[in-house]
Amino acid sequence: MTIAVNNEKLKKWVQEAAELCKPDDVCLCDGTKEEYDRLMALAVKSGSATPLKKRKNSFLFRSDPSDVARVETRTYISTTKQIDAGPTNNWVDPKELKEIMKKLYAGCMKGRTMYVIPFSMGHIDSPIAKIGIEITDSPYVVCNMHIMTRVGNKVIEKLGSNGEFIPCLHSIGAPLAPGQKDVSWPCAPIEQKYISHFPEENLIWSYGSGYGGNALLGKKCLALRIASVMAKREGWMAEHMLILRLTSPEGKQYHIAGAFPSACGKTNLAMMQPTIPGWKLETIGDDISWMKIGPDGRLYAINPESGFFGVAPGTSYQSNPMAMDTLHGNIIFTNCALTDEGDIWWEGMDGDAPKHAIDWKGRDWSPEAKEPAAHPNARFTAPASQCPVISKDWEKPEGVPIDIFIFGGRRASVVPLVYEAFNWDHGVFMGATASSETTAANIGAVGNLRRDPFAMQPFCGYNMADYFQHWLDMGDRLGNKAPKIFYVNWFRKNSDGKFLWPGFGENGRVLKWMCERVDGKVSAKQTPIGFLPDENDLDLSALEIKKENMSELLRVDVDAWKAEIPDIEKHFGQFAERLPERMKKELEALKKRLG
Ligand code: O2Y
Ligand code: MN
Repeated sequence: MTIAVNNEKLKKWVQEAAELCKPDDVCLCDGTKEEYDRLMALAVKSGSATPLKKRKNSFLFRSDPSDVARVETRTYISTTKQIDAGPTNNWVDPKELKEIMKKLYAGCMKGRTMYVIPFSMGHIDSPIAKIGIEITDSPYVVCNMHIMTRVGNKVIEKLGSNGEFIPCLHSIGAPLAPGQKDVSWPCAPIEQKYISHFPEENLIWSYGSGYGGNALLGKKCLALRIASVMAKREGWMAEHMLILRLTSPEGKQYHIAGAFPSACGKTNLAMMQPTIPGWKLETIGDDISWMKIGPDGRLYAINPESGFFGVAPGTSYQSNPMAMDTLHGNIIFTNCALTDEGDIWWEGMDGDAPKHAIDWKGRDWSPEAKEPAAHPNARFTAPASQCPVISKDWEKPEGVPIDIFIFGGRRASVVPLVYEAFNWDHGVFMGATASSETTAANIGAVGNLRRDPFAMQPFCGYNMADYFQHWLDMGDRLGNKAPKIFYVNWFRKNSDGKFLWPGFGENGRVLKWMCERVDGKVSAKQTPIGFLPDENDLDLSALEIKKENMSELLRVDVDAWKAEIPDIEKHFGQFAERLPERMKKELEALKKRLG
């Protein structure tokens, strides 16, 4: 095997992986369109991809029914001491885990090609960017990585002879015996799936799944779990946050980073078109933000990704027109339904359901069917550059200066539409206690309340209590240049179970209030949980919304908040003595304010 690289560490690692996994072939990916087209043609020929007649250069994949989402139960943070992974992560001792996984990796790529994907998270010229190398036996992963990251020779050049990279080893875990016919989505059974992180070595090993966050290792594994540890070590931030730019009618720009748990409409907010006249939104990123303090002392953010791996069901011209217009061509669809015309379809798309389709399991489907046509976690992989409202500055190497942080979650009750932190420590407390009702994007029961601090519960690569401390430390360093912190809940319902707030483009009204707070243009009402908009300060012009709905949306239900305290105490209790004193103080202060 020859590799056209002069980085000894990379050569050695690829050699070792090849010796362990025993692929039939090794291919160094160059990130070119020819490479993408060649791999897609192979996937079509083998029956694992269907070209879509109605969308240019777009393909549909159907996964194995057992391999449809990230699996948190099989995701590990493997540190020498368990306490460093903390109570919110699955932990196995690194030696033990490597023993188990080496046995699985032994010969796992027989009958397949091993692809070596050099990729950059962040624009290659960005001082915030990091280089990863993913080794995989999945052509589907290679094509997705082409869209989601910057792949190719430029990365190898940048790496040079002794540049640093994050090694990411991935196998679908399905070797082929000589003459054995392949299946369309090979993967290993759930008990053999491992999504493992070794943060002390900046190392990722993933085995057994070909799906999304389990397999596209630049995303959740590198850009969040490993990057969060590197960020703590090196004094920056790796966050599960969208990034957007809002421009006022006067032309003033505000940059907002927002953390929402999976399936809370983050992609929709990242591309939202405000209904209030004169306000303009541009997208910078929809999922992950890497932030460093710049020379002027402000916090600068980049989107380390170059694509969107968006959830398809529920995406429509009503919920996210800009995403729909992004999907005109060059898209990989996974687990969507296939129409008779040769297009994709999913539940919640505009218009009537097709009379007949092929569902995500490859079966005939009609609207009378008992099961949905598309899997609830069906996805589109789309180039960010195709988004009609992508900011011209989305790849700016130095990033954009953040003015506002938003935390949020999906809560039918208790949490008002919007409130503002009293100060940085209070904002960190708001992030640390954020909660949401679960949906189909994560395997597990739907509708349970889950504390999801900073929307990082599944993605923090170290002890969450130390992560809270890191936020406090960053605030200390940022001082009066720190972004203002807000909390939103678009999902509060009335007693009939109906949403009180219209959401979507109307959310621009809430963002406008935040910008006016940053500029000190509007006052706010001090309540026990934070500052809320004064009655007339939220711009509701030309919005038909009942007065009683607004009152309920902005009501601070003191008894309901008091009832939350035991759950917050239980949540904090799991961190024991690692919980920062400043978080304990915030909890005591909240209790006191609630009376
Ligand atoms: O199920 C998966 O593998 C995808 S999960 C995902 C994809 C894109 C953005 N965010 C998420 C998430 O779970 O937060
Ligand atoms: Mn996400």
